[in-house]
Amino acid sequence: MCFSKFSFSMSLLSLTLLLQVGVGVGADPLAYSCASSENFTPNGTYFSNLSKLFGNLYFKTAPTGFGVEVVGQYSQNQVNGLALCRGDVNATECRTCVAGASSEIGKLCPYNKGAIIWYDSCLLKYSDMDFIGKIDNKNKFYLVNVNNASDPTTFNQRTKRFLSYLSSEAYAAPRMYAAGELELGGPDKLYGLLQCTRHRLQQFCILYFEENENGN
Ligand SMILES: *[C@@H]1O[C@H](CO)[C@@H](O)[C@H](O)[C@H]1NC(C)=O
Ligand SMILES: *[C@@H]1O[C@H](CO)[C@@H](O)[C@H](O)[C@H]1NC(C)=O
Ligand SMILES: *[C@@H]1O[C@H](CO)[C@@H](O)[C@H](O)[C@H]1NC(C)=O
Ligand SMILES: CC(=O)N[C@H]1CO[C@H](CO)[C@@H](O)[C@@H]1O
Repeated sequence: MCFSKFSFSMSLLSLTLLLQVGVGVGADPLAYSCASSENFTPNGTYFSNLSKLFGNLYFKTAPTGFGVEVVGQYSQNQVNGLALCRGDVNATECRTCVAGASSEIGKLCPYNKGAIIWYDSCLLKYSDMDFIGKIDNKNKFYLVNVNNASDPTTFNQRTKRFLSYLSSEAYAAPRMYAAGELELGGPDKLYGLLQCTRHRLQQFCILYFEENENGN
């Protein structure tokens, strides 16, 4: 697979854009980040709070595709967490994805006080910091499509407009999810997908798009 991404901010929206050719579905995460410089003690309070948080998110997230959870008191081993499934993913698949994310992040970032993991169907984030409702400009990733657009200026303009359109669609949608496609002329199409977390005031959007060249 080859991928590309760029990110930009639009008024209140923080977008993470992911350009990809070919859709990857699988158990492997798209990306992850062990986000904290601090570790927690094995089997300590933070650990048990984190385990409880994962359990709560597992039950909370699937019915709506979005869950936030806080376990413990502020500055006393408090763990904050968020799980988000793509708007077109059903409850069963959402639950499976969140469960897999919880177990995988523990292996990938052992004892880390904060981490985030992205899958095709869901994302999971936890931290000792209170991040709920705040825009995260730090944790992002991109996958690059190595093919170049034949007319980059026009391509970028149209892409930006397309993404703005999708973000307004997502904002109005119950699950804050939008997907669409744009004819670029000839065989070329641009595919876009956007998922925001459900904080109405400050939104967090993950945007995927892919370009299909020559019907490929
Ligand atoms: C943590 O607890 C489990 C089960 O109670 C135990 O098997 C494991 O050895 C403990 N790990 C550490 C590092 O204390
Ligand atoms: C949920 O989605 C998965 C994957 O697309 C599918 O295999 C499964 O049949 C769906 N389940 C329900 C209850 O719709
Ligand atoms: C795309 O453009 C860049 C910069 O002009 C160039 O370095 C790269 O080789 C091009 N890639 C392809 C696949 O043509
Ligand atoms: C379930 C659990 O372990 N909760 C603990 C989380 O951390 C607080 C301290 O902030 C403890 O008092 C809880 O027992």
